[in-house]
Amino acid sequence: MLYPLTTPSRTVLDLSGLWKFMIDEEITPIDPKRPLPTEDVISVPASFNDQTASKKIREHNGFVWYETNFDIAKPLRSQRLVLRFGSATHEAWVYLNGQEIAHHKGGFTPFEVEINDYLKDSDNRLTVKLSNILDYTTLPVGNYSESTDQDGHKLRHVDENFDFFNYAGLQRPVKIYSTPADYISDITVVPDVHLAESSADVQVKVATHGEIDGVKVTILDQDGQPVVSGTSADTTLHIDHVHLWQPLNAYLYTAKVTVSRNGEVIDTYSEDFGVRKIEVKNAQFLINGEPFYFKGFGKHEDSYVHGRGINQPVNVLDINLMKDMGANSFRTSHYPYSEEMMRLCDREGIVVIDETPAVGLMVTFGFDVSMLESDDYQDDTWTKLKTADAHKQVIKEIIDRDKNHACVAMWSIANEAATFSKGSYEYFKPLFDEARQLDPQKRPCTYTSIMMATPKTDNCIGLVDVIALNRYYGWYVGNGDLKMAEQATRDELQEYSDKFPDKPIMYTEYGADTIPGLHSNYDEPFSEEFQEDYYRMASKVFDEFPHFVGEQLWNFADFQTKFGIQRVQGNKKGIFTRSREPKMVVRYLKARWTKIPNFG
Ligand code: GCB
Repeated sequence: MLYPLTTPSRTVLDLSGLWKFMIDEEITPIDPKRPLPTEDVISVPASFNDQTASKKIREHNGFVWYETNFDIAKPLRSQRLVLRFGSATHEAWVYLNGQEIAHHKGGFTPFEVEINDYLKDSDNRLTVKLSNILDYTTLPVGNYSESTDQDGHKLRHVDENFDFFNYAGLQRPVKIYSTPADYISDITVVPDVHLAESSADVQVKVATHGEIDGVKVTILDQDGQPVVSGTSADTTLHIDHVHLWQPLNAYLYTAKVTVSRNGEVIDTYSEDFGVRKIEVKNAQFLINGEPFYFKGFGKHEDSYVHGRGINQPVNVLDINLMKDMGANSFRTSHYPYSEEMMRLCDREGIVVIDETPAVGLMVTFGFDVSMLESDDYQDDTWTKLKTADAHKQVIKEIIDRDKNHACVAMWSIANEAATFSKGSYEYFKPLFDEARQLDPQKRPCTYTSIMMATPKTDNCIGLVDVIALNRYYGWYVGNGDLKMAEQATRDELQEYSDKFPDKPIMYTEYGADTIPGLHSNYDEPFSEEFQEDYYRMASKVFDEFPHFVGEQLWNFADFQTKFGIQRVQGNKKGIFTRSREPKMVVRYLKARWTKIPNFG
């Protein structure tokens, strides 16, 4: 799926701005054939939740309605016009001038629909009904229930089966773009790097729609100068003296595609891409043939007022803070991030582990690992959850969207699923097969493993290319006891290395809640001293293991969650506060990471 761009044959209109907004109390039915019965407004794109003074709106579970009116300039009306949602969280029904034109389920991937047949000459009314309901069929997974109030009205409840606030709404840009009637529908770029010759063969596949009899692909360098070109819809182009896309030293080429009929150019699109090689070999994660060391974060799309809505200034700041600390990577925990963030990472050379929204795939929780160690331990997860279809769909959508991004180095198929429970292998095997088959660049795949999934209990670890561990020794297990934590960290890493000598191992989460400004003479948990000691302890152990390929801590910044006795206005494991002020530990991590090379 192509990102909407203005090109010589295409125009993009942005529908950002104030839209009418209301929650649906399901008392009086709302008729999308009529204007939305409200004068209240909300800003799009952003989560709706934190734009209100009303607790009822903020915490609403069920359906909400959005509406805007727009015109299309006459000269554009002859073009094919496509309405495109960067995302709509979590399920959307789209109406144009009262007619339903699209439906999409899954809150973190784009979808689009042609609108020419539904447009009026002026004052088009675009209405969107959204659901933020999460249950055992959706990703993420929610615990869903219903009740009735004193007046007999239905109340819906979603209890997140995960540790972040269920922000929802039109959180990413809504755009209309034009193409000619016959057009380029997709471009797939697969670079094959020949490191010894400093050259690359880049396969560019162009999918088109309509009557097209000519395709031209020109590769431009970063200065816009043509390097090589070809004239078929599936062409492999050779680049000598190739500039590699390197972590923190990005170089982007552009595949400029034109399609024609009878010699006349009809449609043009330019797809940026990087040339780089990713391999997992001999327990190492190789980028361009060199062993890469991940330094960075698990993150969230989370900021004040915007909620999970796109916030480009914050994205730019986050990347700058990462680079300043010597970090080189992050994981899109726990859902695909905006396309704008992915494009930014391409340019900045940030290495991304691209995660699906498969979080909360677990119905029991606890750290009593001994009970899980029998060969056939089974809880109810894989009989109760019905997420396989949604999971397959989102793997297809995320790969379709992100396949050409240089920054994407690995797919994370899930976060902390019950991979210790019988039935997990049968659930995950087809999903890993699917991802490997669909990805044209054949990137490595992983999932991040929960503490109860140990070398003894994890049924699925054979499926991953990189062992990615989320571990909280010294926090959730043995809170405050860093001596024990050090030994437990070491023992487990030793066990994994012995059992899987060919697989690289990394940490994709480790951290400690820390209240900024809280200090302790006794290095108590929640103090800034404890957070620093915790990271020093973990770093010491990591450095003992040659096959350890990276540290991505939890979390880049404090973030909003549902209420809970362990959450004081959210999760405080950030090394930055929610407003991106540094906690004390940032200095230590900066000193450490600026000394650790990206390769070696
Ligand atoms: C985890 C989850 C993450 C939580 C984190 C925590 O294991 O993957 O979503 O926020 O622990 O802080 O509890």
